[in-house]
Amino acid sequence: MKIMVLTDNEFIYNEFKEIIKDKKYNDINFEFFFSESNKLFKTKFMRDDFKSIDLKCRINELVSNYKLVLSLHCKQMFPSDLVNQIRCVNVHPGFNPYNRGWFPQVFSIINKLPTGVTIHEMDEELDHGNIIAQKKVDIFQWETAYEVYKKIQYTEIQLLKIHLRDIVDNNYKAIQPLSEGNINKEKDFNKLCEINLNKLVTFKEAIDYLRAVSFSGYKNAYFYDESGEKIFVEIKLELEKDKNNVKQCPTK
Ligand code: 0FX
Repeated sequence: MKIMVLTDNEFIYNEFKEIIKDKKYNDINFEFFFSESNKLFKTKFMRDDFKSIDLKCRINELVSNYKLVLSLHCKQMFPSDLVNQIRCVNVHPGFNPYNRGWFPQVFSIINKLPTGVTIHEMDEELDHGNIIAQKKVDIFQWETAYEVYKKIQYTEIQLLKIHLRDIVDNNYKAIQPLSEGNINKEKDFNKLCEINLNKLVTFKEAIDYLRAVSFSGYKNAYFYDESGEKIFVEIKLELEKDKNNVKQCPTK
């Protein structure tokens, strides 16, 4: 059986390759692609067994070639013509139907809706189809979006390890989400990053906001000072670990 795997995420690509080394996948031919728009992957990975693809230009070919398309963090929207003709399954870094769309954990830190991982059948709407498997991920007060995302990625791999063979065999009962939930787009994240210095909030709200937009390696939240300089902001949180291990200050 031939299965198409579409991913723009290096960690998930590498972990997925490990999962399918198991002999229970010997009968499956997984073929790997990344998005045409993914310039980094083009320079880093472009080769015969990992190629770029623009889905909307290849629908007929994909429909006749594959029984299943797996989306493991993909930068392109799946065209309706594709999801309506072939089984497409998405591994989404959020707990559907809450905070569907852009960077779910960022919004969950602020609005307190659940976050986690959802594996679902794809339909025409974003992060919307029937749910095959899902798992919540806890968010602790000392975590930024970065730490939560790392846990989400780990959970994605755990869920794939458990459910991949059944997904391949179409051996599951997918369940309709309880509601439409809510959705955040890229523009909502961009808006979130603009700090309004005059907004009145509690310290808790301010800390929650800052940890939501703090992600190692990215400059997200910013404001402008009086001279028009743009200033980026992030927060560092540190959990006091083992209190018994803390060195005591010498007493005089
Ligand atoms: O793999 P992924 O989580 O994103 C991919 C696709 O690029 C994305 O379009 C799709 N919606 C998603 C399901 O799969 O990697 P990422 O690097 O785009 O984002 C990972 C995290 O990085 C995100 O949760 C928050 C953080 N981030 C990312 C960007 C681009 C930021 O904090 N700021 C940013 O500007």
